[in-house]
Amino acid sequence: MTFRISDDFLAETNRKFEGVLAEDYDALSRQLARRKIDIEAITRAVMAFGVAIPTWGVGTGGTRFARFPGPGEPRNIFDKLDDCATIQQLVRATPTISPHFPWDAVSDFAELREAAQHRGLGFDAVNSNTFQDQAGQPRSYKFGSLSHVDRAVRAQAITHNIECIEIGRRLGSKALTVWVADGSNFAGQSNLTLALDRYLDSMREIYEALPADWRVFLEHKCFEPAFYSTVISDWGTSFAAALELGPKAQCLVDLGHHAPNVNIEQIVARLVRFGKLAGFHFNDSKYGDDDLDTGSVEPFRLFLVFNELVDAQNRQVAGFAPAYMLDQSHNVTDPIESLMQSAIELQRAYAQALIVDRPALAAAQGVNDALGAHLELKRAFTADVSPILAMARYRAKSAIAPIETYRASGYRTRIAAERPAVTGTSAGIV
Ligand code: RM4
Ligand code: RM4
Ligand code: MN
Ligand code: MN
Repeated sequence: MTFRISDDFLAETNRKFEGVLAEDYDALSRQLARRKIDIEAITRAVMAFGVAIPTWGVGTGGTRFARFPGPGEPRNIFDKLDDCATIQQLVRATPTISPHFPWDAVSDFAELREAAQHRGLGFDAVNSNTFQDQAGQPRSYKFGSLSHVDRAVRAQAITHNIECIEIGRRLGSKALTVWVADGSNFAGQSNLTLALDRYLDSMREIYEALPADWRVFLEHKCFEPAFYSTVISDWGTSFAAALELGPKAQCLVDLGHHAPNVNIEQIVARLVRFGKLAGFHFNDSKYGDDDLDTGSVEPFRLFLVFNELVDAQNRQVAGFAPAYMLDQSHNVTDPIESLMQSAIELQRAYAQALIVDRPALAAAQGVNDALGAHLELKRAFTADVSPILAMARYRAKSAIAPIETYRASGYRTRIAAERPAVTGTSAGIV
């Protein structure tokens, strides 16, 4: 019998925080009312916000040097579902999961779909994996996959992606995310033009296999594991590829996949403008694809991304429906805690973006009042919207204080007893 945090325990823990929450929410409501903002509208919007949990995020991650597993790690996709359900129970901001294949492969996908449904979870984009070789696989991806010089390797990678679409159909997903590790480590190793041509040819075949109501998300990344050149290195390449492929192809923005100091919020605005924003892999970064917790390094940048999203939402941009997904590697924290906090940080950035006084911002922009415009954003960014987030959870019968509740529940210790530790060490993200 799998341990679950009981609703009674949740309600009992909430009781400790109810009084303080009511006071803080009331104070914030009065503060916002002075600025003509209806706190209830913001709370409702926060309650409607959802981000997908990456199934690979509930296990402990690692670096290329080592992985230090934690207690009670999920052993398979069903354990992962249990952890994801616990996250959703405590934050009510993570109603879907984004699976990765073949990591999450099972023999019966109808059973998997049902198991997720039973835990109140749905499926967001499915991820293919042509950056590793699997046991028994006839061809190696050591020198690439969709852009490989050998047609047979490309064919194998194409087939895998089409299989992922088929799996996704059975799970109720509506999108495929394709991230390829293809690139080169030496100048001269690869023909930069022909490698992209081969990628596009392969992607065309995958695109053809998409059901009518599906999208394919192209994920770019500037470097790693290839260090000299990467085939889909930046949003420009991703955008050009999406344009060539057709309307179902869009560009996925992983916050850690850009060169340092790149203006990511501007990229988001550009992609929105051209109808090519697929969605996000949220995480945070100091140097590269660090996969640190969302909002833990550059919360202002995260807010600025949401500022663009709210702007697009307000303008009712046609077809604007970005997929929100997390993509993190938790090496030194309990993954459940990190994922809960990350979902909350996204809601925070969203709520802050919602309270920007947009008419005042536009007025300042219109008269070239640079500082005045900036201060409008800063006013929203520096507001502590925590009571809104806590109230949204409370009203959804979730935890006012998710981390405290989780720790007090003993969930990790209880499931660790149910899930014998995997022995041996390994490096890599999973
Ligand atoms: C580190 C560092 C050390 C080496 C390890 C394996 O990045 O360069 O010198 O011992 O790698
Ligand atoms: C990559 C990229 C992909 C993810 C893999 C595991 O760096 O972010 O989205 O599927 O990691
Ligand atoms: Mn990613
Ligand atoms: Mn990444």
